Amino acid sequence: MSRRFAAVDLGASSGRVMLADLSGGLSLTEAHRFPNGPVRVADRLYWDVLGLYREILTGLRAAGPVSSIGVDSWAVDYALLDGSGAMLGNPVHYRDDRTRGVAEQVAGAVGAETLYDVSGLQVLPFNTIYQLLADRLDGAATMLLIPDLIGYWLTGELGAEVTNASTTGLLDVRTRSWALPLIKQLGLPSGIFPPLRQPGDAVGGLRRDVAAEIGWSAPVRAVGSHDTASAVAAVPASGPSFAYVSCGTWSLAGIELPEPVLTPESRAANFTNEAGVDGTVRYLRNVMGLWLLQECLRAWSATGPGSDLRELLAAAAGERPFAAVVNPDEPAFLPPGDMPARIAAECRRTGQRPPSSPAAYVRCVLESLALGHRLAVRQAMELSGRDVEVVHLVGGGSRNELLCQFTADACGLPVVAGPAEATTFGNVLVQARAAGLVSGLEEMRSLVATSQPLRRYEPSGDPRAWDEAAARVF
Ligand code: LFR
Repeated sequence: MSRRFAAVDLGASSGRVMLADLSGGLSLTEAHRFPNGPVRVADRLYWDVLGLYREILTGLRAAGPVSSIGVDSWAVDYALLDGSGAMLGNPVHYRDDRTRGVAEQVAGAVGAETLYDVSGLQVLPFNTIYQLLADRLDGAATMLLIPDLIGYWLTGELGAEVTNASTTGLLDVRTRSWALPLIKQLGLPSGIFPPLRQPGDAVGGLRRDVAAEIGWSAPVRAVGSHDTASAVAAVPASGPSFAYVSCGTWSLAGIELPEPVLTPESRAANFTNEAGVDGTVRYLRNVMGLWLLQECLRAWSATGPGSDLRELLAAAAGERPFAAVVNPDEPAFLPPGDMPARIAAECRRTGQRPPSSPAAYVRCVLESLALGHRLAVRQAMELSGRDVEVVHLVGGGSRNELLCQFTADACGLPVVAGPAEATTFGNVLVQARAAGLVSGLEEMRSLVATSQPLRRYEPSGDPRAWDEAAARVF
């Protein structure tokens, strides 16, 4: 059996087909990368899911034969299928605003306490539960989250992988099965939720036409199909006393637990208990993440020659500390749009002078994000009663030295940065484990720790400056 595995990862900045080789250690190569931008049609923001599927096939063809294939993506978004398995409509992107006000209505009807007690999920306006209630479900026979949809197109098999299902708001956090009483109470058709799969379960063999198109065949395996679940599975930690920040378009900041925390305090802090690989709980909160920076860059490139991120980061390092800081989780920052203008408005609203140059905006964004990381890590510790000795910062953000240092300074804890490709590592290592090449989470993590370059940042500077900045923002 070959020791090569393919990971399909659909992320916000791009989609990729990655090839991992475990013959001697753990190495990754990129077989194919393609854009994954949302498509706006009139006032709706959509996935370009058919275009992505075509790119995935191109990537698999380029990757060549592997032992198995795993698919992950961001959470919550889905397609509806009719009884024949055909897609009804085009999946809507979670940054669309069709769910405005729905979370409040549901909380009014069912009770926020009940919702949290059943699903353990943080309230984000785009959770699947609210999207489904804003959607037209007539004729829908099946709801498939995006990685499950890709799995279905590749194999013809229907199912719902559990880590991603846990982000719907419709999974029972205690039993990890569909929360049928809640589903019925909301008037959603319970038949649309397919049987659950665990990371490592077989999805199925490639359809004959798919195998013919890519030129080889291999089984598809369920992985932690929620990208964050895969990333957390690949955090190169040893022992339980770590926090993590999975930092890309979003920063997912928290800890790993054996059991959910469902206290009123936890609900008030909007902490989530998402399902991790191997029955673990991802106890975390969403922090707005590098989206703030990405949208600034997009705004500046629309009006000028485009900005070089490397230069901007170098200039940001020389900017005055804490000249302006914002709460990164202001709801106004969520949709696509003019981010510098929105940051400026938020500064004015909070009595601060807006940044006066791109470098000053970058400084503001990175300090604000580090404050978000600090609050989430500290609250995760307090609410769970767990101690943390180190923060692992994984994902693309681990390449951002300034953000890593700020996070260490703000948290007052060492930060171990890397790998940037944590999601892909988590994806392929769950496949490798199913193939018998790795034993469990611990060995997966130590394989990442020993095979990948990591960088350690010690906390520096005056911690009181961060306390003061935090008091200004939260
Ligand atoms: C990260 C992520 C987060 C989820 C957000 C929206 O890519 O999956 O975990 O809250 O995207 O789905």
